[in-house]
Amino acid sequence: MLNIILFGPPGSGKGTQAYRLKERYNLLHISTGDLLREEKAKGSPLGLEAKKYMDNGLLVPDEVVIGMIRVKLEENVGKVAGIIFDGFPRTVAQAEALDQLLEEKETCIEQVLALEVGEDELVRRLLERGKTSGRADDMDEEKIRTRLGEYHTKTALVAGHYAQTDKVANVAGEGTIEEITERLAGELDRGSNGEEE
Ligand code: B4P
Repeated sequence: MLNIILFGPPGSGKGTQAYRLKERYNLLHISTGDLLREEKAKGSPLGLEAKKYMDNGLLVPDEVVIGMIRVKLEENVGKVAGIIFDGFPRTVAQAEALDQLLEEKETCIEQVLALEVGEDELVRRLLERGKTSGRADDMDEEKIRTRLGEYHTKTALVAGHYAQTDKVANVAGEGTIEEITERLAGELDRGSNGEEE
């Protein structure tokens, strides 16, 4: 399986690029942000719990997110060519849980693609999206700054977790959406070497 993590701060283009890579490589796209927003929209107990964190720019507790991923892997491993993880893992505990869940399924992460974008550009993009997205966490610069703070204190460490495995590629995340897709695809084509898992 070609299992990839698309990594980067909020607004770095993970969701945007994951959609394009999923189409190109025929992958299953798993976005924890989308899954949590679906639960919120349904008003499920999980969604109501998640809302308290998401609307304030904070990370949802690990056990909630890991539980969702476990269900998705149970449903899909063995049935798809690979998975692109978007917005997961966001903490070292999530990364360790993902490694273990994949190992139980006799597969692993092939590559971690880390998008790099300057902080001013991140804030600009998210405020721009906030004009139309209806997302409470995109509309207020203070909440965006909180999300960036969560990224720096908790999520940035995830790159270190994978750095030991030599699987992380840093990719410049500024430019047109098409240019960035080509950079990411270049890394994937170089890294996968057609190896089967
Ligand atoms: P996410 O849904 O993952 O949201 P995000 O970090 O804002 O990134 P997203 O993928 O949506 O946006 P993108 O950068 O593509 O998470 C939302 C919240 O859910 C989190 O704050 C947290 O509370 C919770 N959550 C999710 N996963 C979690 C986990 N694992 N653990 C705990 N909590 C979790 O795009 C941003 C904007 O930039 C878009 O408008 C896009 O059009 C634009 N853009 C993209 N590329 C561009 C480019 N090249 N040039 C100009 N604009 C561009």
